Parts: sequence; structure tokens; C-alpha cells
Amino acid sequence: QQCRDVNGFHKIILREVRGFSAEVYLYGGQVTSWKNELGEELLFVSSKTNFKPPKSIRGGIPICFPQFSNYGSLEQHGFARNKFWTLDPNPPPPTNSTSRAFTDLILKNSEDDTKSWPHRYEFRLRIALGPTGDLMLTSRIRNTNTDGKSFTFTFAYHTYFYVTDISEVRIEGLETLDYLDNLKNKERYTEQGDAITFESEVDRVYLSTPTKIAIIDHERKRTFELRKDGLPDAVVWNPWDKKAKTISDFGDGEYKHMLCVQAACVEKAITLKPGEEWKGRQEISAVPSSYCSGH
Ligand code: TA6
Repeated sequence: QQCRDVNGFHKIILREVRGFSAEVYLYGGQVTSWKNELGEELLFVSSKTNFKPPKSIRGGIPICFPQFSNYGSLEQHGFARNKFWTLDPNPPPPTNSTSRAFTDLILKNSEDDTKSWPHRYEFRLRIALGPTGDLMLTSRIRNTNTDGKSFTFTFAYHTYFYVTDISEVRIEGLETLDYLDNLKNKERYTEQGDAITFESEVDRVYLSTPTKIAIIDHERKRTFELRKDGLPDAVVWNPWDKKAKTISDFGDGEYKHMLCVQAACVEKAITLKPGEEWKGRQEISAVPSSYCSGH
């Protein structure tokens, strides 16, 4: 269902029969809400964001394309999150009948982005709610260059999970993996053997990660499960208090209620020849968890 927010900006609301819902802004092609059947918000959106240009929306699931962070010469996280996407009025029906409520947004090259990134592309983003309320994002990016040129990009679904208290959260699935530490000049380190917990700023790109990662919110006895395909890396970020204070669209103390775990392709950039298409999927679910069971 299409509607406009208080500022008159377009958003799409997806509702699933069991009461799960999601909201997507055409600005940035960005999911800004994902609620469970009890109406509980599962994603973090800052109280200080204003859902309109020129800043990207702080929270939900920003789309980082054609560059993740500062891994290249473009603006931070590329331009996709700062552009207005268009709604596909007649999206192809879902292949698997499971995804009921869905919408397709499309982004194509435009004058201003061709200056910084001289390529033609078509980016189709499908956002769907599954039968158990899972939120599924599928990106299909095609090189539509007519000059025979390939292009290369990095990518991330910059997902902001809502957590009750970051100091009571742990991540399972990244143990023993290598990561690039953005706080130490992107140097490569190896994660210790147990789950990741948080007591200070973390900004890491974990490499060659498993297709499934668990984020356990101990306070709320809730486990998020992130499943991904075509996205080998996983970015983990919490600014903690000092860094959060330097970010104008972060409310006071809000860093305690968010954790970014991002299905990404950073270490090995993707190269497409004209006509080739890349596909990257992530599915996230939120299930009650008895802490001891962990997974
Ligand atoms: O996701 C990690 C990161 O690259 C951090 O370094 C931090 O900059 C974060 O993204 C947020 O970036 P933004 O441009 O949205 O403020």
C-alpha cells in the first residue's frame, strides 16, 4: 500500500496476514520499519533522522551501493541510499509462493551519479515479508553499459537491528573468523573463539562468513537470525557513546539500542560485464530465544 509521510515523502507499507509489517521509503529504497505480529519494532531508526534529503535515513536497512563505506573513491556508502527509487507497478510474481507481501523498487543510472560513476546499471530491489514474518531483501544488479565496459562494486545491506541493551547482546557465527578492523586502519585480525560481545566501539568487516548469523538480545530473550546468499562478508558496527556523540543524527544514548550486522560483499568486489547480473539476498527473522539455548 503506497502512502506519504508527514513530509509528503512516498513510502510503501507491506502487511502480512499474521500481523507482521514493513515500511519502505522510495528515498534510498530503504526499509525503515519491520514489526512482528505484536507490533514490536525490530529495527532501529534514530529519533533524530528526518527521512528526507540531503542526509540518508539513519536506521532501518540502508542500501550501500556501488561502494561500501570508504572502500573506494565515491562518497561514503555510495549513492543508492541518497537517491529516489521508483516503484515497479507490475512486479513479476514471486518464484517461491512463500513471499506474500512484496514490493519491487528500481534504481537506474542518472546524470548526477554518472559523473562520479560513469556506468549504466539497473538495480531491482525486492522487499518481501515471508509467511512467518521474515523480512527478505533481494537485490538484482545488472550492467547495462552499451560501451562494452565492465564495472566493479562493493555492497552491503546496512541493517540496524533494534536491541534492548547492546551490552547484553552477543553474536554467534563469526567466531574464529578473520576481520578487517576499521578502527585500526583496516588491518586484518582473527576473532577469538567465543561469541562476540560489546563493551566499546566495534567497526569490523568479517570475511568469508557463514550463510547464517545469530544476534541474541539477552534482555528481551529474542534472537535475530540473518541468512544470506551471495554476500560473503558481514560488517559489525556499534559506534558506542563517544563516536555516537559525533554523529548528529544519533539521539542521546541511542547507540545502546542498535547493532548493525550487515550482509556485505567488501573484501572481493563484484565485477559485471555488460549484460551480466549479480544477485544478493538477505533474510532476517526474529524469534523468542531462551538464552541458554543460544541459537
Ligand atoms: O557500517 C560501518 C560504517 O562504515 C561505520 O564506519 C560508520 O561510518 C557507519 O558505517 C555509518 O556510516 P554513515 O555514513 O551512515 O554514518
